[in-house]
Amino acid sequence: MEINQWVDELFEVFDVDKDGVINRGEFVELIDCLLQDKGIRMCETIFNKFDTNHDNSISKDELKAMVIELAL
Ligand SMILES: [Ca+2]
Ligand SMILES: [Ca+2]
Repeated sequence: MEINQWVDELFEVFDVDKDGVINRGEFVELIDCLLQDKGIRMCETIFNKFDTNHDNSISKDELKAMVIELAL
């Protein structure tokens, strides 16, 4: 699947309040689903690493970088 399409689908599912970004609460669900137990322990670290503009939410571009780096 093309990566932009995959990121769009992740947003469709996990951007629950539809504000166009993944907040920390939504991110926990996403990581829980994608990485299971391993991800939950690393969730805070992963969030901080990929929230590159430090606005406390994960944008589509930031999620795309994460998907590429973690090969999700
Ligand atoms: Ca959201
Ligand atoms: Ca951000």
